[in-house]
Amino acid sequence: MTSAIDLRSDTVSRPSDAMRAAMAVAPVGDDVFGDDPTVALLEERAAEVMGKEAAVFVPSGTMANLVAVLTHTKPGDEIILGDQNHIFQYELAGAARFGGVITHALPNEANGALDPNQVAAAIRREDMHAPGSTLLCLENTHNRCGGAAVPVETISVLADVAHQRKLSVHLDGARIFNAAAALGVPARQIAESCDSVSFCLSKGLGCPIGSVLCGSHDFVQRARRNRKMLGGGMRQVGIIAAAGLYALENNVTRLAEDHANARALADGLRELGPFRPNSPETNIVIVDIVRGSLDGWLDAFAREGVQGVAFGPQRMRLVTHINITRADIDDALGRIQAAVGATAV
Ligand code: TLP
Repeated sequence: MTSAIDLRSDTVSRPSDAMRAAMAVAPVGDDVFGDDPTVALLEERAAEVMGKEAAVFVPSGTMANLVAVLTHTKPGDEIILGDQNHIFQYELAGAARFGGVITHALPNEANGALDPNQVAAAIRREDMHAPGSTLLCLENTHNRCGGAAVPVETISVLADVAHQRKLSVHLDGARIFNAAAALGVPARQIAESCDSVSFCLSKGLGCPIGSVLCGSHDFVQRARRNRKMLGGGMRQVGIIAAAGLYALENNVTRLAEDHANARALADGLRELGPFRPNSPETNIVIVDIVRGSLDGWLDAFAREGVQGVAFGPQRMRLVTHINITRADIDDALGRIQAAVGATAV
């Protein structure tokens, strides 16, 4: 069989030859001593792109979120977030285990937003009995809400509610450049009302490793200590940062192609009886299974060489990325049609 079309995540994307070439010649130094010029350049560039004073390079999006939580809160605090947020769903309760904070999860709306009234009602002032709410965590694009691009205005209304009550706001912008492309605004505008923002280099941007956490000088200085505590202080890591610099230069403007491919995939799936796909705003296609079982379809797709992941009891996720062309989408739809033909449901 020809090679599989891997739509499990944009994290499966591989570095291009040009990216590898940039990595090979990167000047490096010991970054824990602050000696790596390529990391310094990436952090400077990232801060500029996000409109923040400073930035710190971390190995993963999960560590970026955890460092943000640790830096914004103290043990015994409460953080407020959506029940579909990555921090709540997929980060193994790291905030509770390492930060000693309690999470109050509010229902996410289908478009990835939270209800500002519910956020206001959830905020607690520290007293003899109650923990104090000190951080609101938002996400954009919103992964579990089908890659929804949350509008700038929605983010700023929620941030205002938090700031009025003295909470800080962290934005998990793992896919913020996808949001920016979909909304037609610069990423910094999406992050403007947030105190900190993280973004991933290893998803749509096609890097092998890395995320960046951005905020004020003071925040980033304290974040560096938390990164070190978690074991995220890295040494000659300019070799990886060079991939990030390459990606910020070359791989941002092309994200609209991934979005168009996701729409084409969803349109094709909609024609096939067993599937009810979302109307993707970005690169994430969420497919509700209306006939047959999720596991059965995942297996049937895999037999035809199309890989997706489970995203709920009867829900599959397919993600487009830099290694998937429009021809791959047509090919995938052909293979899925073959899977439907071979499956009696
Ligand atoms: N998400 C992964 C899985 O963990 C679900 C994926 O395949 O989408 N924030 C958001 C919004 C994310 O989607 C992810 C990764 C992260 C943070 C964590 O990034 P990494 O994997 O670098 O720790």
